[in-house]
Amino acid sequence: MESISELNRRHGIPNQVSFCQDANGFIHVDVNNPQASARIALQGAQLTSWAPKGEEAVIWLSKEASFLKGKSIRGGAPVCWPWFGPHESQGDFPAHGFARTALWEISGVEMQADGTTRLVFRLPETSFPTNQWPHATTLENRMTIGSHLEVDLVTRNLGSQPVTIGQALHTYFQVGDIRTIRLLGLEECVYLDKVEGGRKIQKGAVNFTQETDRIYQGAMQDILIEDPLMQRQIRITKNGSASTVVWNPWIEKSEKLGDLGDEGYLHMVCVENANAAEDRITLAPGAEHHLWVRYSIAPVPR
Ligand code: TA6
Repeated sequence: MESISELNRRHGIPNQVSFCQDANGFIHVDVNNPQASARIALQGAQLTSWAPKGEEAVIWLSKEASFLKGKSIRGGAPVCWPWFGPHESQGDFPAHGFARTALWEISGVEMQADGTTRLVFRLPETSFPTNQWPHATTLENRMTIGSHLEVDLVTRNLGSQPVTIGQALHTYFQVGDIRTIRLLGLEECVYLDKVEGGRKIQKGAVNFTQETDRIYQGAMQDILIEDPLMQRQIRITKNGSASTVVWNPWIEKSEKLGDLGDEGYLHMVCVENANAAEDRITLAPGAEHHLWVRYSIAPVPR
């Protein structure tokens, strides 16, 4: 792994992009451009902070998040790949795949003409555990940081056989109070209810009164997180994702998880662009798939 000074020499941009290492040896990329600030951990190429200038942080990070090598970070935008949830047959394989706890490399940083910063991370072949994933695939996480945030998760199949992957951008959004927000854009969608079981149809806006863990299927339109307390809407526009996962652990599950902090669940909601369950994708040899999303902020209409 390159040293911090080497990373800053090769990829740093004065007053805009810099690399630092914390006491646990975690390497972070800090972005500060005229439109926004952000932080990304090299482990998992995981965005852990994003705030457009003049806005409260849009991405939630637990106050109890532990930055320990090989351990998942509670919050931010974890990359779940090449499976979502528990592995279908190997109980000892990590939940949500190995990409989010693996060490990635940064392969490109550039200031864009529109004032945004583009960063490209790649998962090096050495980070693929062949016992868990004996396939010739590559994975890139391409981010554009500005007053909006774009993420493009690119999978390539370099092998001679088709390969099936499950994936998600498991993003935690900061909200004023989970009990007062609404999600718009999932109306009439079928979802798998992982708390109460079964398939249901979403009637009206999604609101939160208990543990909520759902995989919506076929939701292609934009989703709005309407937050009256923070007086804003977060718009989620996506492409290449047939599933949308909505999750809040609520009180009891939060206590079991132990790393959301006191009442942390009140201030987060996960809306995840995914290809999960029946929506997993099969890539033909030589094929490429893009899981793309854009987050943007608008004031709540009065
Ligand atoms: O995306 C929702 C979910 O699959 C929940 O079932 C819960 O397990 C959550 O992800 C968090 O998983 P993690 O492994 O990050 O604790």
